[in-house]
Amino acid sequence: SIEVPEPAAPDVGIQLFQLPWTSVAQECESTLAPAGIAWVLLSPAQEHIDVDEWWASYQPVSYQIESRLGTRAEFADMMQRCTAAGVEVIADAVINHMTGQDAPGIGYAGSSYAHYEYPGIYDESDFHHCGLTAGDDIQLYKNREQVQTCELVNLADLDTANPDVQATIVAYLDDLLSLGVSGFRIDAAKHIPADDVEAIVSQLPEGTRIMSEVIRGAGEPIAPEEYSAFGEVFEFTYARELTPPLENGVFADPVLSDDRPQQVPSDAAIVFVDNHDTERGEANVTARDPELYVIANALMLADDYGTPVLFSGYAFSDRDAGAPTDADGRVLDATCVNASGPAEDLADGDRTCVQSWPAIAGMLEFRAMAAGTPRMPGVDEGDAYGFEREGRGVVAVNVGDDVQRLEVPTTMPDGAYCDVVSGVPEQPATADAPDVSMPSRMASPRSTWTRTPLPPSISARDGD
Ligand code: QV4
Repeated sequence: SIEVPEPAAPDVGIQLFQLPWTSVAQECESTLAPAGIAWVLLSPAQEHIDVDEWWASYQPVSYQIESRLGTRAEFADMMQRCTAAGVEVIADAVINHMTGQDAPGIGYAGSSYAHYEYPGIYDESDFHHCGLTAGDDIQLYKNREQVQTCELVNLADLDTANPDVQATIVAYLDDLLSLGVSGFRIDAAKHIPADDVEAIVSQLPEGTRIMSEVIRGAGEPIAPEEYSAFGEVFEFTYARELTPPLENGVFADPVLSDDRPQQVPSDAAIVFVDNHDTERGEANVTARDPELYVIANALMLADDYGTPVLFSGYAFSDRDAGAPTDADGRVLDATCVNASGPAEDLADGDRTCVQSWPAIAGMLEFRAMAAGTPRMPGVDEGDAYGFEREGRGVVAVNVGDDVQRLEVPTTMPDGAYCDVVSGVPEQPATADAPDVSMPSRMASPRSTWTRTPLPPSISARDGD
């Protein structure tokens, strides 16, 4: 008989991009908690410029928690409901800069502002004027001084070494903590000297979770390692190595093995298939290609490196287009209560609802069961690739159109196993390696075959 351990505590997060607080609360209760998702990353909560594009969120004009994603009261209610459901909340902290608008204006919640003047918050003396480039804009990412004292796309660059600026930022972050958030994504952290981020973080309560956005760039002097001393960092290299083989079928360990020279140590890494920037930019596998997206997420969740964050956004044909709003510019509620997907042919603005895809829920179960077990070397056969989490489960994917046979060495005992991706409750035990059959990539999501013994805790899926 097989000893089945308790599933590990969940570690996976999800970015709910441009989702209103009322909907986030609903998702925490209906979808995230049942799926075993540990934390949610919000879009920025502070007041922003009053334009329709999603990136308005990244142009702060005040630190009021009033945005088109919701009011302060709605934020507080979300915090209570997510916390009660056991889902932690990470706020997206835009603290490198204020808005980039050259013309004065009125923010979404009514605050007046001008470029470098934010009444009661900051004035001209609180900003960098680097004097190194035309228009003070960053031009050369290989130049540290430009990246950290010039402006990112004209966004007014805060002098974060200034103690008054630090105190204002800390007060804002403390306000979010008082509402119950567990920590922060530090937006554009690369553009804030690591010493300044550390100085700010050191003024927050111990245990505040910090995730710095520092996009690794070849030949750039500022690397994520500078920021991993005081928190986690988003490791962009992970997706860059994970996804090309899914398109070209050329899997070659150590692509997914422990040998990851371009990546921070596992416990400092937040990993992802895509995020809101990369799905509009460098990512070659996104929800626009649902089958490959399921495969990419399955491999990430089966892996033992880093802390995964899923990405749940909305379909778009215009990269600037914001989520659908009402006449007042308030983003409309959207929930993903019923397990389904991935859906084909989403219309612009439709939510991808990754958190309700049965394949994702299944792989979250796989991850909980596999936690702490060694990730064995990958096996590659044609368009198929797979590996074992020793003694616990096997992941196998086929990125081609033809049926593939893949033999993955396993120490798992004979028994009945569950395919948690397609949701088929049970496969007959055989001494042979399973066929990984995907006659048509689009027709069948049966990309993963696990040989995890069915413990009572997951046999509930039998009825699905
Ligand atoms: C335009 C011109 C400028 C001109 C300016 C004049 O391009 O040359 O000076 O008008 O007003 C938007 C527009 C951009 C506009 C700019 C300033 O896209 O065209 O400049 O605003 O008004 C998001 C979007 C950006 C957006 C920004 C602010 O992605 O397009 O800019 O929000 O609204 C680097 C960084 C990394 C960063 C990434 C995008 O190292 O940190 O670029 N990623 C984060 C977020 C990202 C966000 C920001 C940082 C900024 O993930 O979503 O940018 O907060 O790699």
